[in-house]
Amino acid sequence: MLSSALTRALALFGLIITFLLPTTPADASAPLRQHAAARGKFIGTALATGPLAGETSYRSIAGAEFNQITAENAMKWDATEPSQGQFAFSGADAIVDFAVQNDQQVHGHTLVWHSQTPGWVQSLGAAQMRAAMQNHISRVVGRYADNPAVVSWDVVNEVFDDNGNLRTSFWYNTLGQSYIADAFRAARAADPDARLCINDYNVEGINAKSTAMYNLVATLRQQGVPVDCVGFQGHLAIQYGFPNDLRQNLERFAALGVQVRITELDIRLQTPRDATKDATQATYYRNVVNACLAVTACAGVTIWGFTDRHSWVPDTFPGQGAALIYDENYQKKPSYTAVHDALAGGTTDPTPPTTPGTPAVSGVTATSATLTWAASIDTGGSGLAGYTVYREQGATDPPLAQSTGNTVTLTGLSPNTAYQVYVRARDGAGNQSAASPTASFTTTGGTGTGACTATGTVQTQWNTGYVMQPVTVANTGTSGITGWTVTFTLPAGHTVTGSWNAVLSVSGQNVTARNAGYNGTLAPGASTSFGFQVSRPGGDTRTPGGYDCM
Ligand code: 9MR
Repeated sequence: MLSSALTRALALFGLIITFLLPTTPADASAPLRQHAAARGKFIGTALATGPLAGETSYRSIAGAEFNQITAENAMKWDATEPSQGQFAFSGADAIVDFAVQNDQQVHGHTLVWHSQTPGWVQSLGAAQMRAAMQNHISRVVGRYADNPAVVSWDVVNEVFDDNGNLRTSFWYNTLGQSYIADAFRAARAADPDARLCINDYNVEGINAKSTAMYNLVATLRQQGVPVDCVGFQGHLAIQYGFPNDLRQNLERFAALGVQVRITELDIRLQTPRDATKDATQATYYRNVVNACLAVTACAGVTIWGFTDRHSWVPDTFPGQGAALIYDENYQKKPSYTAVHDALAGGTTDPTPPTTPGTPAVSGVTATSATLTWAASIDTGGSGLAGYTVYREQGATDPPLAQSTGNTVTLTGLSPNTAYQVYVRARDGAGNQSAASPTASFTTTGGTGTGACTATGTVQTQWNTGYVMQPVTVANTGTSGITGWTVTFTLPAGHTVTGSWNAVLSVSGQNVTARNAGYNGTLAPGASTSFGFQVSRPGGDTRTPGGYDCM
């Protein structure tokens, strides 16, 4: 038998060896959940009951890689109480049982939502609807109240419109705003230990909707309503840009005393995938994970599924997809590695770079200008990664350009337009500096001869697009013209999807429209028109500007 001193010495030796051995190979093969747990966070996935029952790879990856589970659909009202008082928990139980087997937490999703709620609920009168809501919450939350795996709930989901008004859902229209507080109180009563969340999309950055949510959470908590947690869904798309103020936004909510979490992360792109899109997507995933890691109150990140084989995106956004971290054949994508490496990444750099100097403006033309500023310094360890130039526009300031050095030439600007711009630096950990002081300049008047003018009108629009029709081209000169060229600028993130009565060419956000074969000739005073269709980020109501005709 070994003496206890020798045993201790061997144990210590083992410990020293463990520390001295290179850890990289083991780390690289360790699953996401192991790294997340070491950082005190969860890394989660939504699960669908069909593949969970039927696909071995789905089950094994879900069990091995994630330490938190959300039911993608199985706990929603249409699944759990399809007719009044008739509760059905087979799908929800399958998810919870899987989580228990795999030592995972379950986040319940979702109790009160305007979508996937049966018609019988929607047609109730106020008193009955309130009672049905309370009964539903009591039964669904109550079923799992004693199950230690089920730790949190989305109590209300998507209660806001994108402009920050409360959504005029059947809940709101029948019960008024009070349904929200009532739902939280009912959930608390059903499980005093569960963490209760409000959840929404398009609230990742600081904008009208996230500010409305912030104000609501602050007010509810002041009133003693048990809101413990805020979920930021995180349905992002690489073509619409990254919400660079995500961390700052998480921090302002954390300051209210709530836990925050990313609840439904996916990052779609216009299919087919390619290496460039994959790399951009990977950067987005890394940035989201790093933002959560940098905020103490952020509990973790849930990805909305994990394999492109099963994702809601292509059905909802035709032509887009490939939004997850495994491909359709269960192979890891660059985004998996990005999530993995961010979680494994050791210490986080909490210090943003110093504030850039005031931009000096030079070389102003109709569509471009050059900015140069005193460089920032990053002392936090992750290194200066670059700068973003923003246009000062009030509530949401759109990024105009990114650079790695302390100068950049802005292109695609609108002629004859006043710009106020400022710069922020960012480091390798995603920290952003404070904004530099703003600089102002006005672009020149363009290259038009004055012989013609162009004006655009929105004919019709929907959440994710609009039709510009007519764009009227008028010969305002005194002699006839035999051809015309109209230039204009699309808002960032908007893309032309079709056009008629002109030939369009698009370069970045700059569009050039030339007359078709049949409408180039315009007598003095005559006019013609063309039209085009644009797809835009949901709810982004900006329209093209800077029309110039020559
Ligand atoms: O991913 C879910 C999809 O399978 C359902 O058909 C859809 C129905 O509304 O809901 C999807 O999940 C949504 C989630 O519950 C709430 N936030 C938005 C998600 C994507 O639409």
